[in-house]
Amino acid sequence: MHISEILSALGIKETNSGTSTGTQWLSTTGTEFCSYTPVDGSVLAKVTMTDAAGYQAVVGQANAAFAEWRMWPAPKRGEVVRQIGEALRKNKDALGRLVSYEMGKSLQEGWGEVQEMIDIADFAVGLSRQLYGLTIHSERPMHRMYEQWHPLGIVGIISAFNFPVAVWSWNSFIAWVCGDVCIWKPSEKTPLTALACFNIVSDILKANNVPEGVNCLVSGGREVGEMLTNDVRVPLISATGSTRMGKAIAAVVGQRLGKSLLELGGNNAIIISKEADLNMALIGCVFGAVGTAGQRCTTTRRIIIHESVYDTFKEKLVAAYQQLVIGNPLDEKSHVGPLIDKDAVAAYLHSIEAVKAEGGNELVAGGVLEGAGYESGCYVKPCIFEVQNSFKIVQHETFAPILYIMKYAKLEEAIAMQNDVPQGLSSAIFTLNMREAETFLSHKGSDCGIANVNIGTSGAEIGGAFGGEKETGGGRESGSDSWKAYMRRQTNTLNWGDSLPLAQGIKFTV
Ligand code: UN1
Repeated sequence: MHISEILSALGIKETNSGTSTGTQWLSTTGTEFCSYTPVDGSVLAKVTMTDAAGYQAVVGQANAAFAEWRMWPAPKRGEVVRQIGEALRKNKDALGRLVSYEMGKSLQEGWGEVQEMIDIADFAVGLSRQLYGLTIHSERPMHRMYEQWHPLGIVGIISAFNFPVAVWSWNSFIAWVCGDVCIWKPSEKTPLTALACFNIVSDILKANNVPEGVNCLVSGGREVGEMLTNDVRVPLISATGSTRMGKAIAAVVGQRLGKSLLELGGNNAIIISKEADLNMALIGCVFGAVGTAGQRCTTTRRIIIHESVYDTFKEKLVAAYQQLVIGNPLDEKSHVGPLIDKDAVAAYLHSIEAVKAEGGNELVAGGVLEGAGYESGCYVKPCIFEVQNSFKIVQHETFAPILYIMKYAKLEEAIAMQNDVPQGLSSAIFTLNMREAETFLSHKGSDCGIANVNIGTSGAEIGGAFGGEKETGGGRESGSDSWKAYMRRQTNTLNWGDSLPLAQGIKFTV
């Protein structure tokens, strides 16, 4: 399928409005910006940024929609999400290809990302018949106490280029069944995949008479994000991106006592025990390190290897890296596609310089690929360095396929190294020893939001709560009870007796 066919199948024109209230595209006076594909550096299409007037129109419509949408029974809202899941199934091929083309991840991963959307749709449909609150026994006779969950209102979703569509679905599908309305600001590096999602969903919104404004889109860079984060009418901002961006958002949203749900950087490690199945571990490490060209927040950035298997595993890793095919992500033979843009390439090169300057030992050399097929200048070689965990550059998340390896003698030491970084997203151990596995998962084990045994650090399923601690921001999205972040809890006490006893035994008569 040629890219022009994919674009037209998904309703993308040469120039597009970037502002929508669900079924209607608003024309704004905002400046146009281009979507460049890192596959070959060409311009895919243009998008008009959301200007201040367009933003106000969107928020006004979202507010009006909320007044109606919150009164729909949750299972009815779930039914809309069910139909959206069906539409995504039909469009999985085209949308997956566009993700791959606009963002640069391999086609398998592009399809995988759309599958995550389908999975979260299924999850949200089931959830729409749950959203449970507790009942609590009152200390007073003939009183009933319980809690219920109400929708928050407008949820602002700020997403990153690396998961250009799935992160929107984790947030919006759950928020919708909860009764919220959403305004999405996708990354300005991947605007077209967002437009495609809106085109896929709009017929379903129309057919179900969903109020206009439940699903809103604003497009552009930082200025547009700031309109959302500063807006007191947006009670929750769910943001995915760098720790630097997250700290800025948390400060602005915190200042107005809004809620933020943050999904920020990771610096994920895998511990390879002397009792690991090394062949299994190898696949976990290599996929974790080079998948999405090292641009997942869950990417494996560090491997901490027991001294007794260090040389063996190092050789296996180096040999596996020699087999990697770097090239057009739409070619199914490619393991690794391009980085998102030239800025990402510059950051990659800078980190390689930095690790060398700190004394890192280069095991597999990095570099930018040139020549036929690599014209965009965004294709880089996955590389490996032997380092100390304390190196400044190792403490830092570089969104690129640079893998750091290090040695340990005792498990406690390995766990301490794994935890000794500012970030706390994902972590893993490969071991067949039950005591080691349980130690890693215990209170004195990994300090991350995700801790796996005999599985790599990336590729989490949507059914669990996704997110991490420390500089990762503390938010939890997608499965488990993450839905609670999108609702407000209300405690209700109801007196069905014929007197008014006060709590804590207080006597008061008039
Ligand atoms: C991200 O990189 O922002 O666990 C999300 C994973 C994917 C999600 C990654 N399910 O790798």
